[in-house]
Amino acid sequence: MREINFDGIIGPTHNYAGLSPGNLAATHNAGAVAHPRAAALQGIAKMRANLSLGLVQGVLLPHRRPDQRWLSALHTDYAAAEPHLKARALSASAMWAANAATVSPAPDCTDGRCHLSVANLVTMPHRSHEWPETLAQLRLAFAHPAFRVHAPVPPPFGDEGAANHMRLAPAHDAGGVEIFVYGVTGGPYPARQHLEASRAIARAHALDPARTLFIEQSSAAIAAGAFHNDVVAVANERTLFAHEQAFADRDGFYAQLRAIMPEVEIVEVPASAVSLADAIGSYLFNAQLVSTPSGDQTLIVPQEAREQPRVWNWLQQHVAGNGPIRRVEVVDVRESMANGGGPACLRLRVVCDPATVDRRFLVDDARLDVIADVVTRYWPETIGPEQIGDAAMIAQVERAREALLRALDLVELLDS
Ligand code: SUG
Repeated sequence: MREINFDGIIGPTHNYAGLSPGNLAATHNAGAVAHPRAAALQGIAKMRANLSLGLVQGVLLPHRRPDQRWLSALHTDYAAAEPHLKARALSASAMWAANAATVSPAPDCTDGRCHLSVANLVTMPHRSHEWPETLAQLRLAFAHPAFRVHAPVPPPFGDEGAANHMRLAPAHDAGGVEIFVYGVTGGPYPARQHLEASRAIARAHALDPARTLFIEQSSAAIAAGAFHNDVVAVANERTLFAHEQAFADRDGFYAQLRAIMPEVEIVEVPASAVSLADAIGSYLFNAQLVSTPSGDQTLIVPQEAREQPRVWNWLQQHVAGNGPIRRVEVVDVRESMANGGGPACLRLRVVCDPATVDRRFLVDDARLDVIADVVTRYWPETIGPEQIGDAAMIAQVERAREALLRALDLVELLDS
């Protein structure tokens, strides 16, 4: 069994429409000119960096955009739709694969299968229509009987997938503790993960209630722009890396966790060293915390974390000391970051035997070359706000996705 990171390939319609209130980067960059080709190549470079660390890498594919099916359910089409619907039909937000699904590896599930529940993403209109295509991809990639893929929890209970779910375990292939982090409405921004949705997923995944925790995210974190828990905390094997103000009842949470898993290592960054604002501005915690084949843990952070002196200092000191994070790798995912999506947002982790995954969803350097070639030839160089309604751009992005699915031999997804 290995941990596989499935990254969302950044789609040809990547643009900055400011569609996510509470996501400060996205609202701040509304109306800026986006660079879809450069964005996708940055994502590919990140995957290559993961491969060179000895990790297993997978991909999820860009969705059909604009989403004509969604528009037709709204009794319109792309040409006739109002500008706000056009933008919401065009978003490339499926790139943030951490929001695709919640995954419980087989050792945690009482039926011995790996469960995946596709996220309904109902809170943000531009993300609420992602799930049917995500479900189609997951059903294809994880068709082997080792997996069970579930349809989304019904609305109005909001579910944003693995971005609000952490797993701690002595090792990837051993039974662990699953932690569902939910928000409570009432602050300036919507709470996107609802407790009822998390409870439903825990039941669907046949988790052991004695090893499953439901933890409230702090309202201060949501108000400061942590629209998902993975902006203020990340877990890997026995390490929890979190900001001091990530959780509503930090002491109570840590006590519960230590009672179930005494060997847990909690690496907490105090607000006195890194404020919530600095943590969210730099995406320090939206990092991939991974175990490399040597057994050491590496933290893969965005460039923005190196550019924030207090954050970088904290990291340097931790690595120089005796802490569980032994190395820091820096990746450039600026185009995604400007929409509030860091290295951890771009990937969905699945612990399983790679041989049970449909091979077309796994990549090595040669397959990444194929993807990079299609991106270079077909992805628009820029998309500015005035192009959102541009018919030539729409024709180009539709051709681009088709070329990619053909190159990867995934034509079944063309009409999904
Ligand atoms: O849902 N941004 C995404 C970013 C998701 C980040 N994912 C995790 N934290 N796991 C969101 O807010 C912006 C798109 C726009 O405004 O056009 C956007 O959807």
